[in-house]
Order: sequence, then structure tokens, then C-alpha cells
Amino acid sequence: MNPTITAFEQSPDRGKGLARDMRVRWALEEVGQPYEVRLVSFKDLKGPTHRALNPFGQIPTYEEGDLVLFESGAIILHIAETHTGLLPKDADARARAIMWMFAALNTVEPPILDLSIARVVEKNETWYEQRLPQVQARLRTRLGELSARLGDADWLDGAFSAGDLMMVIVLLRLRVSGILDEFPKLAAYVARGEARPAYQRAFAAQLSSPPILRPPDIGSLAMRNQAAIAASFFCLFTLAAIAAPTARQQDVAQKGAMVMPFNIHNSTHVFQKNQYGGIQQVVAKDPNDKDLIAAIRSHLEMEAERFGKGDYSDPMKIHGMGMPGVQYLSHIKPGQIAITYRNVPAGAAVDYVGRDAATVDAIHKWFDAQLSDHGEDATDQPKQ
Ligand code: GTB
Repeated sequence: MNPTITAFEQSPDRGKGLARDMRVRWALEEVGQPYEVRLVSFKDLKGPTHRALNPFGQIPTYEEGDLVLFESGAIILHIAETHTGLLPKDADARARAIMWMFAALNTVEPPILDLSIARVVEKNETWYEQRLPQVQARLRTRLGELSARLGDADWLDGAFSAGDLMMVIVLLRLRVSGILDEFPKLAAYVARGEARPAYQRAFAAQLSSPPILRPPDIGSLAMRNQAAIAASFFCLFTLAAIAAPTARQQDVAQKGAMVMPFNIHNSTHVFQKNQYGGIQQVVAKDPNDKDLIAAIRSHLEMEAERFGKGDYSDPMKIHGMGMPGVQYLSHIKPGQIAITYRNVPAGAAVDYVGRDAATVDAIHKWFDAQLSDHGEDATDQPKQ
């Protein structure tokens, strides 16, 4: 029988994968273990039934036959020990991988949580402005130490392990703060983790939990859909600013050049299809060009906001409705697609996850069209 884990019925992050069921899902996907998910409301979390599983009334929990576990670290260690794929066979290497799991949970996660608590819980306190720099400084010290140890390696100790899984997921929570980008090696490390197919499957699964489709959430999901579609159209603007072989592309290029706050030739555009839809990236060619990176991100956000308000008029005017996939995507109903914006080292990315075959197909057609329209300025392979 498949194990059952618990997750929030309505996660406060609305599907961004920040709650701790995500790390357990990722571990299960890495080892190829199918699983069931029981979604728990905030009220039920503190009720006797759930407290019998976790005395602290929290998610995630893990049930496998008679075994009941709580604590994400213990759950992932159990998964790693009972399957192949997350812990090395060599005893010393295995001990080191477990050490990194503990390092992630006990040494790196606490200062990250301190920052979250400061920003969310303490921000109205009179002493907030005084405390925040101290919290940030402690975190930067810790991240600097971790970055120095990682160096140019892909993973912390040889092959990817449960230690990396835990470290990546812990660091991911930092992304919104912008602090991760101050440590390019760590940002690239996190991006490598997120690029793993098992991570993407886990992310898609948590995103497609049914409650996200309930009425109170539809607005925000629609906003995100629209925002990411906007981001994609933004990319069309930018790509179109390059010399184009057709009259249509010349027209698009002219209009795009008026809209873009930066030079298209200085950025790389990636449209990578996957089985869920695809990943779009816009990255500055010069990773030290802070102004360009800021421009890429802020323009994406600006366009995203317009689409969040339902304003699709710019891309429609510029690109027309005939572009493959666009007709479908622009009339998509909330819930058919989940799209997530994120910063990546030197730029931004948008993840597209279609919830049905037709949506995935539309995303693929749209990506194909962008690649063929924009020739050498676009690529289907992210830079390694
Ligand atoms: N040490 C435990 C573990 O690792 O399993 C901690 C578990 C835990 O913190 N669970 C949280 C919970 O159940 C959810 S993950 N909280 C409810 C409660 O305590 O009453 C923490 C979390 C939640 C939401 C976001 N988010 O939306 O961004 C991020 C992280």
C-alpha cells in the first residue's frame, strides 16, 4: 500500500511549494514511491484525529501501514533509508549525506526562519528596524559559509543526496527575500535542485491539489495565470525586438522596442518544454549586469500585473491571435494552468504546468512557435 502524507488543505503560499509537505513529496518522487495525500484544514490540524498523528498539530505527517511519522527530517530520512536513490551506499558518504540533512535543518534553516518571522510577525514592532539588519547579517554569514563549502560543485558531497534535497528546499524559502541572489553559487545550486524532474513532479502535484480550485482561491490563481501569461508575452516583446525575417516580425520588433526597458540582445531566452508544460527563462548574458537583471525582473512584474488585471491588449495588438497556442491560453479558465514566477540567477523564470492534456499541448505549441519565430535568440536548452 502506498504511504499517505498530509498537506495543508489551503496552503498560505497558495501553491508556491513552501510548506513542508513539498520536501516529502520531492523525496518520494526522487525514489519513485507513489503516495497518497490527505489534505487537512487548519481547524482539523489542531483536532484530536490529526494530533494523534502529530502531537504538535502540524503537517506533514507520514503513514505507512502501522508506522506513523511526523517531522519532515525524520520522514525523509526514513524514505531515503528504505529506498534507493537518496543516500549513498558507502557508509561514510551516507553518514555525510545525513550530516547535511541535519545541517540544513539545524544550522541553515533557523536563521532563514528568523528572517521570515522578523518580516512577517515583527514588522510592526518599534524595534523591528533595529533588529532586521542583525537577523539579515547572521543569515548572510551562514549563507556565505555554505556557499564557500559548496564552491563550484554541483552538490554538497558528490552525487545528489537527501542532504542536497533538504538544503535546496530550505534555501528555496529565501528566494522571495532576494538574499539568495547575493550568493550566486547557492542560487545556481537551488536552480539545479528545482530543475530535477522529481522536484518538478512534486511541485506540480502540490500545485494541483484540488483546494486551489475552490472559489476563494480562484482569483489568486487566475491572477497568477494571467501574470505568467503576461510574462510570456513580455518575452515575445523582447524577442521580437531582434531583426526579424518577416514583415510581421518587423512590426512586432518595432512595437517591442518601444515597450522594452532594456536591449534584447543582452539577454538569453529559453523555452524548455516538459511533460507538464514548460519553463521559460529570461537571463542576462552578463551575470554581473545588475541593472539589466533588475530591468528584466521588474518588466516581467509590470507586465504580469497588467495581465493580473485582465489587460491582454498589448500582446494581442502586437502579436495577433494567430500564434499557435495563444488562442487557447488567452481564453483559459482559472485552474486549467498553474504558472509560477520566480527569480533565477541573473534573470527570471516562469513555470507553466497544464492541468490537462489540451493545456500542456497549447503550452508546447506556443513554446515551439516562439523558438521558430525567434531563431538564434531563443533556445530550448537552459544554459548549464
Ligand atoms: N519541524 C517540523 C517539520 O519539519 O516537519 C515543522 C512542521 C511545520 O512547521 N509545519 C507547518 C504547520 O503545520 C507547515 S510547514 N504549521 C501549522 C501550525 O503550526 O499550526 C511551514 C510553512 C507553512 C507555510 C508556508 N508558506 O505558506 O509560505 C511556509 C512554511
